Amino acid sequence: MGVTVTGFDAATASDTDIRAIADAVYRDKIVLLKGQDLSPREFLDLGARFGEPVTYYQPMYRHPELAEIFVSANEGGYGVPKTGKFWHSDYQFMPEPFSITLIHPQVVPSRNRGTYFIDMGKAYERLPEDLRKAIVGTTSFHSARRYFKIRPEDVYRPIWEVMEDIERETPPVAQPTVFAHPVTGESVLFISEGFTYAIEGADDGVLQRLLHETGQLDPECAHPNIHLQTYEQGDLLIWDNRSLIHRALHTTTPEPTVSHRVTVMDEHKLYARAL
Ligand code: 7UC
Ligand code: FE
Repeated sequence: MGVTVTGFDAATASDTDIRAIADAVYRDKIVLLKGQDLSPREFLDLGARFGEPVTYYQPMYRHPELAEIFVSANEGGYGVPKTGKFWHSDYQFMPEPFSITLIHPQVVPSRNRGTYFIDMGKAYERLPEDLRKAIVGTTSFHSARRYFKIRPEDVYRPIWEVMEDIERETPPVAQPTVFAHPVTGESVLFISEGFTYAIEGADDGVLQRLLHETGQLDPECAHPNIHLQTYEQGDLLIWDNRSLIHRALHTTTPEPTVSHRVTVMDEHKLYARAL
C-alpha cells in the first residue's frame, strides 16, 4: 500500500509538489517521504501545507514548545507512551475527524516499531454482499471512552468521576457507517474496533461481523487486509485518515521511542454523502 518519495525537500517544495503529494495521499492512501530530518517547527510548517493543523484536545500529548505537535514517547519527559495500540482513525470520536495525519518518528527502536493499516474503502468492497446491504443507511456511534488514558491528574480520583469527564468532554458522535469520500468518491466503511461502539439501524452482531470481516479482530494482524508499515530514521509518513484505520505496533523491549505527529483538516468535509 502507498507510494515512496525520495529526494523531497520541505524547504524548497513548490505548491505543485505539495499538490502532487496530496493527490497521492488521497489516491494511494499512504505517502512515505524518505530522508527527512525536520525540526518540530519545520514539520508543523510542512503539515500546514496540507490543511489546517489541529491541536490535540488533551494537553498531556502536546509538545511543550509547539502545542500542535502530538508526541508519542516513552522517554524525554513529555508525550504519552504506547499511543494508538488499537484499530482507529485519528479523532474518529470527535465531531470533526482529521483529514490527513503526518507522522515523523524521531527515535526509532531497532525492532517492532511500525503502524498497521487497513484501507476501509478496499475492505468495504470485499465485504460479503449481505453485510454491505445490512449497513446501508445506518448510523454508527463513536466514543473515546474505551481507550481514554488515565492522566497524571487522575491519580487518586474516583474512576466514575473520570468516566463522567470523558462523557462530558467527548460525548458520543454519530456518523454514517458508510460514506462517499469527498475527494475520490470511494465508498468508505467508517468504523473501528477502538472507537465504534454501536450501529443504529442494523441488527445485533453486525458491528462484530464487520470488525471480524475487515480484519480488526485478528490478534496476529495477519489478515490479508492488513498492511504493516515499519519505520526507519528519516521517514515521514502521510496518510488519508478518512480511508485508513491504523493500529500502532510498539516495541516490547525497553528501547526508547519518540514520534511526532501533525494532524490537519483539508478544505473538504468528512464525506460527500452518506450511503
Ligand atoms: O493515547 C492514545 O492512544 C490516543 C488516542 C486515544 N487518540 C488518538 C487520536 O488522534 O484519535
Ligand atoms: Fe492514531
